[in-house]
Amino acid sequence: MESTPRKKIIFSGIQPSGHLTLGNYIGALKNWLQLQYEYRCCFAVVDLHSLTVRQDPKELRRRCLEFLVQYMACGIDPKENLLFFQSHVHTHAELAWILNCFTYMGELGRMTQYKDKSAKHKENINAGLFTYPVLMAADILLYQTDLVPVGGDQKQHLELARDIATRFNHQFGNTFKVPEPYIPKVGARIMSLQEPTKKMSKSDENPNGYIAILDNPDTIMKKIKRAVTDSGNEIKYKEGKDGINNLLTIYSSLTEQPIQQIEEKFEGKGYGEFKVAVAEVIIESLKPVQARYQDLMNNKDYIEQVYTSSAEKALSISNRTLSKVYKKVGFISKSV
Ligand code: ATP
Ligand code: LTN
Repeated sequence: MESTPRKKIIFSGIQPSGHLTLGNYIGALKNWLQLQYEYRCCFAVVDLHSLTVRQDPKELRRRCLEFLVQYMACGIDPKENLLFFQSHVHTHAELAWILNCFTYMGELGRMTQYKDKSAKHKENINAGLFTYPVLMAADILLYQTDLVPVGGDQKQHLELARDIATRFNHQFGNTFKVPEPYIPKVGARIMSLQEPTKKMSKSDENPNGYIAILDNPDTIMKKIKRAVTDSGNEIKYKEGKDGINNLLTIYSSLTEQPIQQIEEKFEGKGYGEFKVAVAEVIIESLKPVQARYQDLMNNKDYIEQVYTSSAEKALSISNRTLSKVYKKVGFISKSV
């Protein structure tokens, strides 16, 4: 009998801060959906990561659950994939400590996300914010991950995870799989609707900057109508037209139509008409997600069952890597 080749492994995660946005959907979740049956996937709500910025405990607890349910509402199948909270699988924090000792201050100081976030939160530049990419490397390396589907902003962190894995393997012999990034060609960086030179961020203080996955149709229409564009009137993807480029990217990514085809469709039409069409595409794409979300939220027992059994399996898989690492660095094995 021919043996079927083992499926390759995916790990990805989103931190439960703010509201899941269209940027997260296009940059990350949409690819998770496409890859979920071809790979063995672990999709985590990376709650440990979110503590690098101050959180209200009550709100964080609510948001963690809402994020996991939104993964499922977007179409992630819990029968085929592991869906869990990072803090339920203690190996993540443990491997992160070990990897901290194999990562250099200089490497971490070069991370642009660290530079951006420490400039934004001057009152709270904590050590976790600095070592955050090491925890991310641990998340990935624990599962012997082949592929990491993320938006373009995470490329630098992925490269660091690869460097840490390679360094460790070099010193101790083959221990970690060196993971590859999987970044979408269109939509790797969806921009803020209010400041289209900056990425759309789910913890933006101005809600007009982002579309939340759970925004209702009226809100979506209003936010898109208010989106900052330029003083021209041509719907063309061009340098300097950041706002229009962003709307074209959103439209293209959600409809899977090439940008050129969209430009032709809207030739001679004004920004107003184009904006309404973009909003309609977003509303239609999110409608089924929002309906499933409401259904799932009425079934909390089922959700609990999903994240509990996923975490158990994730622990068992990740423990294999952690034990190997503990042995390699020279710790005495536990007798039980
Ligand atoms: P925050 O603003 O709270 O730091 P974020 O919106 O950047 O959050 P993350 O949790 O850092 O979200 O990212 C989750 C996933 O979504 C990552 O794979 C990231 O690359 C992707 N992503 C985030 N923002 C965008 C964006 N604007 N365009 C495309 N992908 C994005
Ligand atoms: N750093 C990521 C979130 C994240 C992640 C991961 C993504 C934490 N651990 C592991 C992929 C794989 C971010 O989006 N800010």
